[in-house]
Amino acid sequence: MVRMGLARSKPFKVKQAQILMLGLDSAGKSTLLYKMKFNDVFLTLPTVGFNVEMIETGENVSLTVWDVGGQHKMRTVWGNYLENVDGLVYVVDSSDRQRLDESKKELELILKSDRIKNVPVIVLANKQDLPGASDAEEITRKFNMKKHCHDRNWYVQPCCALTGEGLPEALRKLTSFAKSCVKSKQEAFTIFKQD
Ligand code: G3D
Ligand code: MG
Repeated sequence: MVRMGLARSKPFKVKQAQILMLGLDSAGKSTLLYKMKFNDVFLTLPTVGFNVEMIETGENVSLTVWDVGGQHKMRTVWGNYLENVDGLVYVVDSSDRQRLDESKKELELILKSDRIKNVPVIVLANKQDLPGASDAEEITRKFNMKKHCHDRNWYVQPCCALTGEGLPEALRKLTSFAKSCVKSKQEAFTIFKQD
C-alpha cells in the first residue's frame, strides 16, 4: 500500500487558534482584549470567571482569546485552561514595580506545566504610559525569559492598552507564533496517524 508522505499532503490551513491571556489582576487583560477586538476602551470590572472574544487578524486565521481573571482565587484554576492552547499572552503591569516579582513567579509556574510545553509566549509589558514603567528589556531580564522560554517562541512587547500603542505589533507576532504552533501540532498528528 502506498502511503502519502508529508511532502505530498495538502498545505496546512490554519483557521483558528486558541489563545490564553493570563496575568495578575489589574494588569490590563480585559482592557487589552476589548481594545484588540473593538479598538475601543471599555470600563472594566475585575473579571470573575473569564471573558472570551474572537479576534480577526486580517490573515487566514482568527484568534479565540480567553481572558481569565487574575485574582488570587482565579489563579488556582488557570491550570484548567492550559489544554489545547496555541499561544499564551501574559500581561504585566509594567508600572507596578512592587508586584513584578509576584507576576514573574506566576508566569514561571505556568511555564512549568507540561500541558503548555512549546506553546509560544507573548509578554505584554502593559501600561507603558505610566511614569517609571519598566521597559521591555528590563522585563525580559527580570522575568528571565531567555532561560524559561529557551524551548519555545517568545517575545516581549511594550504596550499601552488605553492608546493601543504596541498592539498591532503584538497581534502580528502572536498570529505568526500561533500559526506555527497549530501547524506543528497538525504535523505531529499526521505523523502519528501514519505510524
Ligand atoms: P485585568 O483584566 O487584568 O484585571 P483591567 O485589568 O483590564 O480590568 O484593568 C485594570 C485597570 O488598569 C483599569 O483601570 C484599566 O483602565 C487600567 N489600565 C489597563 N491598561 C492600562 C494602560 O495601558 N495604562 C493605564 N494607565 N491604565 C491601564 P481602573 O481605574 O478601571 O481600575
Ligand atoms: Mg479582567
